[in-house]
Amino acid sequence: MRLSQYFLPLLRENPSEAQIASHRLMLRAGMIRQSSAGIYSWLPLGLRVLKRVEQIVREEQDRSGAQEILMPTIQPAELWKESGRYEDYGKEMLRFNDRHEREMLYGPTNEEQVTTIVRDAIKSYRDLPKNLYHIQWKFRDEVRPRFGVMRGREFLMKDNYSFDLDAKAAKQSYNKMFVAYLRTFARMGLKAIPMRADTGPIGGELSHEFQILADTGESEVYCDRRWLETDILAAAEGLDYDSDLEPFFRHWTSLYAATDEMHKPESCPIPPEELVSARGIEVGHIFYFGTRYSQPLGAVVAGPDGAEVPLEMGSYGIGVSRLVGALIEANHDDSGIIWPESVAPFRLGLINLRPADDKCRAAADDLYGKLRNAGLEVLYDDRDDSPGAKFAAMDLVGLPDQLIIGPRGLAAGNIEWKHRRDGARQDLPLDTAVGRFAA
Ligand code: 5CA
Repeated sequence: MRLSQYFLPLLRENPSEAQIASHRLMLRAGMIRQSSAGIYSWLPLGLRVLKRVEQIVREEQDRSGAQEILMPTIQPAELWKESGRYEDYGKEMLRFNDRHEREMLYGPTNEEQVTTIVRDAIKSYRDLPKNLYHIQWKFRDEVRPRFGVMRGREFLMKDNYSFDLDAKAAKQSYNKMFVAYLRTFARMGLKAIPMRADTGPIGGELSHEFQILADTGESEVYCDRRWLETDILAAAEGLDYDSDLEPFFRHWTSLYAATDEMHKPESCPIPPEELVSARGIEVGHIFYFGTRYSQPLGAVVAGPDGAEVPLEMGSYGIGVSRLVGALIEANHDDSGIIWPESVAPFRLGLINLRPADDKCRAAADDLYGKLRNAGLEVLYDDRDDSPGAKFAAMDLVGLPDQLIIGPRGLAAGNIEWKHRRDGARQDLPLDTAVGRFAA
């Protein structure tokens, strides 16, 4: 993409409304713009990252055996009256009437809706287990929307729902999601610690939140000091989803970790000196709630003995749009964002320091074409601007590597290669640049 043509409205100044780095940088790097409190438009650069995050989430869901569907954002109120949650959800739910005065709502989550779909389609235990997910916008009229996309009112969530015959099978479904979540966050280069959590308005008795430790996190969390040195990245690699995952689950929940609501100092199993208290960003939350929805909504199947039993269910959420903010909280410096390769909006930045110079322009245009032909996504700064402004813009946008073409290097057949994360610079012969980055 040529920067001269790209819609990338960068801001030079820090926007006064942004209190944390990710919100500041998403506005400055032209990723999002606020529409109203907690509601955002995603601009081209931001949308690229959102799509990449979404795709990693999707691939790991698919790998676990979950199947993608797409349910609507708007739901009829009756569904929620049937489950008994319509009143409980209170002001957080956006309610309105359609032209026929039917009560509708903008879905904050989809337990009721998916349960009725499965109820009407599945009658026998032979059709189980099933696990359905979608990636869809939600609306929650949060009391305090803040920190940009971190706590929005409208936000993108991946939510899925598992349906099983009995509690043992449902636990295996829960464990599969536990593994899928570890894999998902690890692929984004994030260390998300699974913590015992409160189930809140979703209900049920077993639940884990996946928390990224960060000073700007909204929740107070507690964990065993050893979590800080634990490498969860490799943990779930190569695990077979068809094997019994209970030992894996036991292992990865044996080190203490709990959210504020679940942490009781008087009954904490580890001594204070081994306990870390920190702030966390909740990027995922999984629930096992048995028959909490299947019972009131009449979602039953015939079991092996012919008797009808209510489905055993769990639900599992990932904050897809929140993750974009969380990724920046975990990956930035004073100059801007530092994208991990797996979610970067472009793999490379290409800077032409002297677009007015014929040789520079020819070399930069040529390299841009070759990199693209090699399948690499490149953001090419071909604008007529000062070198300082170009370096600052490229650092702010935070692509993993930058290639810089200027007259002096070119005379010797070289370009400069800058690695964004460590700032290391080195000369690279122009004719080796494509080979260096092509897979
Ligand atoms: N139905 C369940 C699981 S599908 C559910 O709704 N769980 S949740 O309430 O915990 O939300 C799932 C995830 O969505 C959270 O872990 C968080 O990452 C994200 N999320 C929740 N509220 C917001 C919000 N206001 N803004 C951005 N992300 C949010």
